[in-house]
Amino acid sequence: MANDRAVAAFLGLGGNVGDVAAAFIHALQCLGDAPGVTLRRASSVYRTPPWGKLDQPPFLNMAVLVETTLPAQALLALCLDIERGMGRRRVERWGPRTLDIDILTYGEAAIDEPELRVPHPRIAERAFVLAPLAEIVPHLQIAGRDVAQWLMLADRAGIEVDSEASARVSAALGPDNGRA
Ligand code: A4P
Ligand code: MG
Repeated sequence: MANDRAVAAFLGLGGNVGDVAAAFIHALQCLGDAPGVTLRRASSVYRTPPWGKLDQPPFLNMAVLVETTLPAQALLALCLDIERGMGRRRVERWGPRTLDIDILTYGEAAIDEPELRVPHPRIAERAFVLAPLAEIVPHLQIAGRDVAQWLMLADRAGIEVDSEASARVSAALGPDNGRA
C-alpha cells in the first residue's frame, strides 16, 4: 500500500564485481521505472578501498536521493529485487558483490526491525557512504551531526571520484536526473 505523501529517501549503491557502473545504471533505471519512486539526485561515482573485509578488490560507490510513496519495507523489497536481478548472491558478509543497495535514510523515520534498520546503522563510520552522501546532502543529520561533519571525522584515505564511471552514469541518466 502506498503512502499519501512522498518521502525523501537516500540510498547507497556499491559493488566490486563485474561492470559496476553498468550495474548502477541498470539499478537507477529500475528505481526510476518503479511505480511510486522518482529519482531526484545522484552523486558522482567514487572509487573506494574495501572496508570491513580488506582482501577484495576496490569498490565503486554512489548515493542517490529518491522520492517515494512506497512504505520503507516495500522500498527495501524493491532494492533487494534489483540486486537479485543483477545476479547478487549473498555468500559472505561484507564480501565481494555485483551490486548492493542500502537504504541509508527514509524521511525522518527510525526503524529497527530484523530486516530493516533505518537510518542505516553504520553510515557514520563509513567514508565510502559519507563521501557520496555529503556531495548531495551535506547537511543531512545523522546521529546528532551532519553528514559533512561525519565525513571530516572519517578515514577517507584512497577515496576518489571515478570520473569515467561518473560520466557514464550521468550520460545514462540524462539531464533530468543529474546532480543538483
Ligand atoms: N537490511 C537491514 N537494514 C537495511 C537497510 N537499511 N538497507 C537487511 C538495506 N538492507 C538492510 O544485506 C543483508 C540484509 O540487511 C538485507 O537482506 C536486508 O534485509 P546485505 O547487503 O547482504 O548485508 P551484508 O553485506 O551481509 O552486510 P552489511 O553490513 O549490510 O553490508 P553492507 O553494509 O552492505 O556492506 N567497502 C566499500 N569500500 N564499499 C562498499 O560498498 N560494502 C560492504 C558491505 C563492505 N565493504 C565495502 C562496501
Ligand atoms: Mg547491504
